[in-house]
Amino acid sequence: MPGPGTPGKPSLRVGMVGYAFMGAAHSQGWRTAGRVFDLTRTPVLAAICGRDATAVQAAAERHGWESAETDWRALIARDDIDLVDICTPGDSHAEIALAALAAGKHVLCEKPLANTVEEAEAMTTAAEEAYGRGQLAMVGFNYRRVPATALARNMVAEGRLGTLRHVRVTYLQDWLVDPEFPLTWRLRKELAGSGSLGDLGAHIIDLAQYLAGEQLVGVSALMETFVKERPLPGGPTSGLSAVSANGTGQVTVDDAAVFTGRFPSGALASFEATRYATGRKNALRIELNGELGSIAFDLERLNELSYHDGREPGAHAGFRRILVTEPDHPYLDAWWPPGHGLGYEHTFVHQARDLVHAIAEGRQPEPSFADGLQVQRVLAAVEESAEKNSVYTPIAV
Ligand code: SOE
Repeated sequence: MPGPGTPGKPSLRVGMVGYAFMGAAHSQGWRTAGRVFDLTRTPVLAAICGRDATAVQAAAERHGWESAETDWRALIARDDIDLVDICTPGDSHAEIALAALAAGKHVLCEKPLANTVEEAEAMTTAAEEAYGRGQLAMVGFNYRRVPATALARNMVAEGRLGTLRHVRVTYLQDWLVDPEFPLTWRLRKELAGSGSLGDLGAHIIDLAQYLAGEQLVGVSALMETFVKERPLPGGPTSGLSAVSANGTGQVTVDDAAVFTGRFPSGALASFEATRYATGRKNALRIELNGELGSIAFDLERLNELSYHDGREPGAHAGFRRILVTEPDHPYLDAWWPPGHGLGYEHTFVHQARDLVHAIAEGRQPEPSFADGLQVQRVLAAVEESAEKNSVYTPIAV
């Protein structure tokens, strides 16, 4: 059952830039982490920032932030902010993160780390220098924080799968199936960097590498933009929904990316990221096969992990469902009794918890900006390979 929180502990004052879908998710994380987990510093929702004064004030009240700012530079200049949480589209990640690190703040940045490898390199260099000054920086790959994926990582690290042969990952959504869905920021390269690749592909690249415990060395890819022109958006977007206005514009990002990859161990990986998988809403599935066994995870059944122990006698062998709700499973000692289950939002609570622990201990949190940069390099290699019609492309190091 959730614990009493951390009254009387020193605070960690958070300033968050962005207040849409990810802003709401991160707000949940910051608001809840100190009430459920026993943290050495209590997160305080000090200030939320966005350009539209009315909308950001409404977001502050809805999500429980103490104050609102309309200029991120003013937020960063405040002495009462310890950590800057970046939940904006990718085109502003680098500028805000670099300024926040220069101002002495800790930083949490939504994925993908940046829109280009060059930006991600600058951010990583700045984060490494800031680490020497006692500041920490982390990327928000929240699917590492599902108890079942964290358990899967532990099981792979314990050697339960033996030598890894296959990693198979898909991340399928369908919110772009309608060609009349408007041209929101996620469909514009200058704002989002890329399409399904950076939005969904970045998650599954990170998760695959995290679970495998190794990093891809090369990829072969195909990408496609199925609907090349869409209505312009009319008015604000909310989550993944938006309304159209008159006129149309060019879609400048990919709609889908399909790629294969190699791990240094010799294991082969396959990836699919799309927003056109009709009927699939947020379907992230990953399976790892090793010489001793297999593990499979499905985000739509996120309290479960499937495990096959290949050493079992054939007559009893087969995938079995581990219900990942026991107190000795990752994160779960602080939550509900066995069987009561968690959901999507809890990944953001766990992300906040892990970052606060790392800050309290002065230790580099994972995934670091260097991890985010490496994912950015894989994204760039996927794009390069797709441009050459699937030519095998090594990942730069
Ligand atoms: C949209 O595709 C999106 O909100 C992603 O941007 C998030 O990272 C993912 O968690 C859910 O889907």
